Amino acid sequence: MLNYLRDEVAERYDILGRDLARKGIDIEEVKKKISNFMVEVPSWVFGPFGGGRFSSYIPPGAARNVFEKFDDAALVHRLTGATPKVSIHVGWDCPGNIPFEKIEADHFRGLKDYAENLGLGIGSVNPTYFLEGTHFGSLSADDINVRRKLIEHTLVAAEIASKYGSGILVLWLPDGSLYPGQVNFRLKESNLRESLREIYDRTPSSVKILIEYKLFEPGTYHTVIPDSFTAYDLARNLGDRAGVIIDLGHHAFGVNVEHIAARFIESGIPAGIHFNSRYVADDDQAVEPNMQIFLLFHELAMGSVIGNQDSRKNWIYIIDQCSKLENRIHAILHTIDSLMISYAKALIVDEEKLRGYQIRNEIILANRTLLDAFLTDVRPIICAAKLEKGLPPDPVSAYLESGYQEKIEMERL
Ligand code: AFD
Ligand code: MN
Ligand code: MN
Repeated sequence: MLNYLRDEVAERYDILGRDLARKGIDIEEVKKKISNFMVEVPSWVFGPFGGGRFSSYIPPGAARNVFEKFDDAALVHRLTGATPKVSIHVGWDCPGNIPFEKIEADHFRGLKDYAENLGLGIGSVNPTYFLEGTHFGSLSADDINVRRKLIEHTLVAAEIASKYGSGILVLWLPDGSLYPGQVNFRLKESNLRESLREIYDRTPSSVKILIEYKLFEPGTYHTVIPDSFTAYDLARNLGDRAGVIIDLGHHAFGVNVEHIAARFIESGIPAGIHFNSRYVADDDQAVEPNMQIFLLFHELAMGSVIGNQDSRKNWIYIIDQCSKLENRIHAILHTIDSLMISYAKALIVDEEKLRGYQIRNEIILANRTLLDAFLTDVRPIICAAKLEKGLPPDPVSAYLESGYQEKIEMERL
């Protein structure tokens, strides 16, 4: 996406800088923020998950174990300078062949050391609620034994997060139902509330718990946490250490996700984003620099929950993608580019002019002011930020030239 600019980058950067200065925006400040932008990559994007319903196809070169996933993540970080942390799924990523019930926090010590040797760290930790025995629910199951087992599993995940990760737990539940009458909505919710209460009360005080919501899948008729309101309500009832993850793929079409983000910013609740994009349902496809992502970044930037000097105010940013057919490393690099581009566009909105139009109820003029930023080609800023750090301007081209794909396809048969 960026390579063609390589020779002209300085010239284009100067022209854009002069344009932005007229709006009172310092291009150097924008570049600095882009340079500091960091996002977690998910371990699962590098592995076999995502074969899909229609075949067991796995893109060639997929990582065969958690260490290979971290090797790939290290390469992504070398090419982008933006992904020092890897989000892990406890059930998928436990080193060794340990049965699910026997997984302990200390099994992850070696992974932390391995990551550190690669210049990486473990980021957010996901307990895995969907592997076995949870066809009829996990934390909301009527079967107390299922709930107990997963509460204990979540506490192990919390210990991993506090000892070896960044102190963030992300909970996604596969709980729901397929037909009206199958379950009692209120019983499911009270089961869930009880499980969460126990988890919250027994997790170290340094650990934050972020809850995902999802409108569909695997529940087709209902899911126990279907929307942002439910997740917010559950989190608020737990306490200050609980919040919400907005996963972009988990809404009905047309939902105003940037408004949800704005509401969470206003409420002050801890929050984060799972970045991905979808064309149908929860595809977990790569992010494109589209209008939705731009508008989302605009809310995050205006709300100072990204790039804030006081890091406690910043939200957690994680990529959650793993689509089945594409080359996953291309896809993740593409996402990181798209996020940087969208963030840079959000940083060059003429806020003063926008506010002026809002006050005067100039509807179209306000909209055009926002669009002016969206339509600006900010790639010279991204390019300049990368060149300054000694990074390739186009990470996908650099990946193609690196020979890494050929190497993993040979080694990982
Ligand atoms: C699934 C869920 C959810 C979750 C992810 C990792 O839809 O997005 O974050 O698995 O647990 O894709
Ligand atoms: Mn997610
Ligand atoms: Mn999802």
